[in-house]
Amino acid sequence: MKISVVIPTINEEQTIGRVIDTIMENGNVEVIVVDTSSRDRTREIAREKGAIVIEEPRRGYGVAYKRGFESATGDIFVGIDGDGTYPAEAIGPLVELLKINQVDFISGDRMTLRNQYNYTMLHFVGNNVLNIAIRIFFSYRIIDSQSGMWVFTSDIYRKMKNLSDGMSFSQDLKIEAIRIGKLIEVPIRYGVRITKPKLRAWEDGFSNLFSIFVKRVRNMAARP
Ligand SMILES: Nc1nc2c(ncn2[C@@H]2O[C@H](COP(=O)(O)OP(=O)(O)OP(=O)(O)O)[C@@H](O)[C@H]2O)c(=O)[nH]1
Ligand SMILES: [Mg+2]
Repeated sequence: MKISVVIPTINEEQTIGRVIDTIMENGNVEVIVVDTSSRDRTREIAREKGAIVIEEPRRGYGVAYKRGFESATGDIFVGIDGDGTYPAEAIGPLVELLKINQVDFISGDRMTLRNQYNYTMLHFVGNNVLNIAIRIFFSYRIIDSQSGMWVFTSDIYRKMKNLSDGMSFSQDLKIEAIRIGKLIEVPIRYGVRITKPKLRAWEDGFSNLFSIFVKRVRNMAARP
């Protein structure tokens, strides 16, 4: 089985090299870095490390992921940040778990192993507000709706609809996985970001909350 890992990046030169090196330790893997106008050496380092680099000038976390998965050729798709906060070494074991459990989608859960350093109170409260909104609107008890590390089949991805172009791409992906297949959450460790975040906690938090309503309405409208 071939694995395709997509990494969206903006100015991640400090961490991207190690993330790719760790991923490359898996056998049959392609790494696709979708970069939006980095002004540092992110693209160069990614190419040196053997990744395919796609330059996507349009801003947006969802835009980048959609571009990446469009050109991915693997049977298993993986998404992970370029900032080194997610455990790239867990990709292999998570792919194994996906097969062993015969599920369509595994989302890394950062909540179970969180601590005061890697998870601020604001993020914790914000994440839970969004988790509760998903519980209300989609009747599903999710532990970490905002996790940015996933392992899933290319088949389920191709069946997904209405994925957002922004930061809410991440929750949309999980909502779609729950709608059309079987999703499980597996605890992963989460590291501290050593560089500047692209996420604006308050702005993206509220926009993600609004996006849950929008998704609910769009999904209702899409039903026959
Ligand atoms: N290509 C592209 N990449 C993006 C965009 N926005 C964020 N990224 C990348 O997507 C990944 C996730 O963004 P982060 O800033 O780490 O967001 P986050 O993980 O939710 O927040 P932190 O906890 O602060 O790390 C990182 O690798 C970013 O470089 C974008 O508009 N385009
Ligand atoms: Mg991050």
